[in-house]
Amino acid sequence: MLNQEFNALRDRRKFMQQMAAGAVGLLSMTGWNQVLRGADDRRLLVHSNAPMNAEPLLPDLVKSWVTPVDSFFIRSHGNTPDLKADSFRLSIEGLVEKPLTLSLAELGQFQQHSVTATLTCAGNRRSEHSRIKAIKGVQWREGAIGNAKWSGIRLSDLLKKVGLRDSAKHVWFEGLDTVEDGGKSFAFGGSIPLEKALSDREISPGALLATTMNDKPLTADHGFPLRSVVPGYIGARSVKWLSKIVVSDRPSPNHFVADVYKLVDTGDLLEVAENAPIYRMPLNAAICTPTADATLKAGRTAVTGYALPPGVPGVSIRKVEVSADSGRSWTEAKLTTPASEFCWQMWSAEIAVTSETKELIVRATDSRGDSQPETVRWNAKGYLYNAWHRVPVQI
Ligand SMILES: Nc1nc2c(c(=O)[nH]1)N[C@H]1C(S)=C(S)[C@@H](COP(=O)(O)O)O[C@H]1N2
Ligand SMILES: [Mo]
Repeated sequence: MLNQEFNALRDRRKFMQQMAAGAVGLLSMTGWNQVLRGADDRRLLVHSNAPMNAEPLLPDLVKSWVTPVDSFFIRSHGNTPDLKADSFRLSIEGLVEKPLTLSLAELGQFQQHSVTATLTCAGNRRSEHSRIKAIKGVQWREGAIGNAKWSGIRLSDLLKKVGLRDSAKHVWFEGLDTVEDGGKSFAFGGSIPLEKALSDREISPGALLATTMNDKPLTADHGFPLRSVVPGYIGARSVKWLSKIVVSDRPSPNHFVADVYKLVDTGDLLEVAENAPIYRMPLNAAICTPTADATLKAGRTAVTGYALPPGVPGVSIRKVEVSADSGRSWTEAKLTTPASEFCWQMWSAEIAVTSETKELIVRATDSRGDSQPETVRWNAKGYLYNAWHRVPVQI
């Protein structure tokens, strides 16, 4: 089925013919802009080309613990800038003793560190969220997530080098892209508390200034030549095309910190002003195979997927459970990759499917004992959707 989907996507004319014939079914019904990007055979479903927003199909996502770059979701709010390594500079200023501007070669002289960390968009699973009540924005399925090995320098090492003033409390990141919003154009920005920037642990830096992804230079879409990577935080805090760091006594006034990535009921100005920016990613899990509307035979069926811990230091996944009877009984899945506080885990389960089975459900529980909620309170911007993941199937 999936290969057919891909072939259909790859050959747009055939795809259109099949759509006309009603044969593409599931994919055409989602209302996506179903185009594979360019001729590079990248297995991503594209929500929009400019800006570039795309996600992998779930069976690809679950194939490996480390996500290959060409199966990694792309979430950009503006253009993908065309940057040259030679002329690139990173500046750091604000509440520091000695502001600095560094070339990539100078960044290369700091001690290099690596971390494998999962990046996920706060809007992951928005299409499910939208079924409660429609939400604007990219209608992500469950693929706005990926796990990569990132290498570069620790943000804390750079902060030590420039020296922090006593009043320092937050670190702002600014990109080199141009985002158009509300008739204005400006660069994307993020912000993290200083404590997070300094919270280096053996297995994970508080934040990394990364130049590579899976041991290769960042691609243009993923932030070449430099991005922040903030393990445990929503993707929006991992700023691509990072060219400016500002140390401040307050969170960044950038639109994407001050207004956008917040949980709000209506999104009116008062609520936006009152509510805090989102930092951590939520406990989550998704079934990746079988896919929605698959036809299964009654009997034992293999189910696989991912589970994401909640971005809290020291907290990992304790268990993942799957149900084929609407949540009356649960089968514990096997976690097939190592536990880690800021990485997803892959899981697989064998579950008895009967003629009564309408859907498969998954829920994860973390090492503190918190479980994913059965339902989630709707929010106007469609963030942090982490209700039990339900996949309709036919027997
Ligand atoms: N400069 C810049 N950085 C950015 C963004 C952006 O639009 N511009 N998008 C953010 C969001 S919302 C997410 S989820 C992640 C996605 O990273 P990826 O495209 O490498 O998967 O990048 C973040 N960093
Ligand atoms: Mo995002």
